[in-house]
Amino acid sequence: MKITIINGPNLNLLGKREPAIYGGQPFEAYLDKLTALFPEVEFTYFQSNVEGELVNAIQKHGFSVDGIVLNPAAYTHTSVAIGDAIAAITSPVVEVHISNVRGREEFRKLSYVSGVVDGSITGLGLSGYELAVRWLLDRNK
Ligand code: CA2
Repeated sequence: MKITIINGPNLNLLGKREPAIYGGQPFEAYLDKLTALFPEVEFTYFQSNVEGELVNAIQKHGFSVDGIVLNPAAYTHTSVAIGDAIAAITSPVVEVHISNVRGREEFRKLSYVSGVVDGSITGLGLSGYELAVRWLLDRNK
C-alpha cells in the first residue's frame, strides 16, 4: 500500500510559528508517528512552497499510488491548476486542513480542491492526516 502526502506552502514552518492554529510540532516528527502507526504503508512525503512543483508531484504520484493525502495550504483557495491536476489523476485524493477553514476568514471558504477530491477533513489538527490514511486503507480492503 503506497500513500503520498503532499503539503503546500508554509507548512514547512509547522512547529516554528503560530502553534495556536497549526500545532507545535514539525510535520516530519508527525510523519515518524504515522509511519510507526501504519507499518503496512509505504509513505512518500513532499512539501513545496511552489504551485507548479505541487502540480508536478500530483501528476508524478497520481497514477501509481493507492492514495494521496493533500494539504494544498493557501493554494486551496487560489489554484485552478492544482484542482485540474487532481481531476486528471486516477489515485484517490483526500484533502486535509489542519485548521477549520470554514470558521476563519471568508476567503478560506473557497476551495478549488474540495469539488474534485474524494473527501475533505478540516479542523481536526494533524489527526486529519491519520484519519485520511485510515480511510484510504479501508477503501483498499
Ligand atoms: O489549515 C490548514 O491546513 C491550511 O491549509 C493552512 C494554510 C492556510 O492558508 C489554509 O487556509 C488552511 C496555511 C499554512 C501555513 O502554515 C503555517 C505553519 C506554521 C506557521 C505559519 C504558517
